[in-house]
Amino acid sequence: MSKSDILFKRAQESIPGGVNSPVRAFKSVGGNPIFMKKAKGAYMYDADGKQYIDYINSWGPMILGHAYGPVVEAIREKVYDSTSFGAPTELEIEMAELIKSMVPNVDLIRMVNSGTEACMSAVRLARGYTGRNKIIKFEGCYHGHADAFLVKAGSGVATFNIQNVPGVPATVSRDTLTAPYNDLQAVETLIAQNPGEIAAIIIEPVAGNMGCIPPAEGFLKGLRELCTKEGIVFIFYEVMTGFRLAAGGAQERLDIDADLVTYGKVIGAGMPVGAFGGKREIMEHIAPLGNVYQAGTLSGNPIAMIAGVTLLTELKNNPSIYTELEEKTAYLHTGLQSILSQGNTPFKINRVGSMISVHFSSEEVTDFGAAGRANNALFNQYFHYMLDNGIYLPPSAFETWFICNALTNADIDRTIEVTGSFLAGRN
Ligand code: KE4
Repeated sequence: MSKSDILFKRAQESIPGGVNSPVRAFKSVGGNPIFMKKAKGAYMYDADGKQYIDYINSWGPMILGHAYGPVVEAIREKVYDSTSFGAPTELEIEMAELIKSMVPNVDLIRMVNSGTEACMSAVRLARGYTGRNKIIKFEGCYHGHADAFLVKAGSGVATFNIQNVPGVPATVSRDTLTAPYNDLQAVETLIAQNPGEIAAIIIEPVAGNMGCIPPAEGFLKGLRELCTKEGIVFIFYEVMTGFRLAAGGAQERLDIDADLVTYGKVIGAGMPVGAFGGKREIMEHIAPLGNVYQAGTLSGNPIAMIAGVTLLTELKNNPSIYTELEEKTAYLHTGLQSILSQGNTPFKINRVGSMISVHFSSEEVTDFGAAGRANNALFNQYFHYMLDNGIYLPPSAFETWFICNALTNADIDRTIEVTGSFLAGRN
């Protein structure tokens, strides 16, 4: 029995499903989760000391690799000044000013402790600002586990195929309207059916929770125009895309202006951090300026802030990182495309920047339905074959792969080679 198996058995005695976040449990891919002990750069090491090339990177935060030197040193130094004050600090101003210097359309920004908190706060703000209750989300997009978002959600909700999450009252879910991703007409219909009632349209500008699904040409621009015309708050959920697709995130890369934007993952460098921000006229409704209440004991925590400020500063001062990430992911894309084309298994590869996913599908994967129709049983076999060979992919076909800048071409060559041997074993 591996140490991970022993630890998993023990974990289940005290933690629901043995994990603190469902998607880690390998429930959809089968088998027992691997318990990690440490990680450095592009590699994780499990409880038995086995090395894995990491394509999860903590679901996004480790964009420069694990235990990134400057982040480690910054935390080590800061921790002696206490781990929390519950009072404002200069470091929080530095974080807010740094984010404002990197992204467009953010006049004010509030720190929170997770992407979920950022997304739920942004929706409450949009509702408070407009006086409207309904929101439009897209099938397969995941915005954290707040009640309003657990309607046709992606990530773990899709992985476990939970159609209706128990505990989410119908009185809440009825205000969450859904449309297929990339279907502008469906959004126009929802708006026409709910005139003057929609507070916000919320979207992952590049979807990453049903695999990676790029926005179709004109889709985001169309949503922007609809929001402007109807007085609807347009919210970009950049928890995954923020500071990954570009220093300015999807707003910069795709040249679309959001009214509010949420962040997470990268901005904490692995520490628990989320944030929501946007136009002053909207953000001024947040307490203590306005009456839309939102709070957090550990929001702006100094250790989380120093980690995030250090990582974001590295990204801001070294724009070549984004070129390198792009080149590495393109190299992986080209290699996978070539090796998969040599087999007779239908597949599609979706990619935007350093977000990439492989779908064993003969149809283009442009929305949640297509992602669900793919041969995901085959993906599960692929996942385990790669894992057995020391390559850790996200344990679900409904997740994007994350590339870190510590990944080398040798790691990528290995990934491509093992993919080839997986296919060879099938043909
Ligand atoms: P957290 O509350 O997990 O920090 O963030 C929620 C969230 C919000 N918005 C987007 C676009 C997200 O991708 C996420 C979280 N992503 C998943 C991975 N697809 C987190 C992994 C997990 O749930 O363990």
